[in-house]
Amino acid sequence: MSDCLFCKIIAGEIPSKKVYEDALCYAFYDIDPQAPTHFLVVPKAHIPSAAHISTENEAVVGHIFSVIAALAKELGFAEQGYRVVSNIGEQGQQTVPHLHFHVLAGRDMTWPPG
Ligand code: D5M
Repeated sequence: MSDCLFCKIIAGEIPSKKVYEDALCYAFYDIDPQAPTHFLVVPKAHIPSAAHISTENEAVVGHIFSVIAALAKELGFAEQGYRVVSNIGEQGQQTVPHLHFHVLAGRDMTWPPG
């Protein structure tokens, strides 16, 4: 989508601090980190949110979770644990309408989330 912030980041039209990239997904550090390590993993295909996952596009979600598990090992926080979050819609506090998974690590998380 031409007016989507994360599509522009994936296309390199807006700068980002890349963590990882392959044919299906792109990972980059969050501009407003909420933990010592905080990055986002997004599908390259424009999917508005996790509410728009269907049998037609569900494979990319499994791929993203396998990428996250590999990155957790590579970046050294797999042992301590971490959190993966996807906000959906207005009450879910989603601010960018392109599916993304927050990966937060490096501190004790709290529950319930606010
Ligand atoms: O999460 C959207 C997240 O996207 C939020 O944590 C800030 C982050 N963000 C916004 N703009 C940028 C840029 N340009 N680079 C990196 N990170 C960015 P949500 O769950 O939709 O609230």
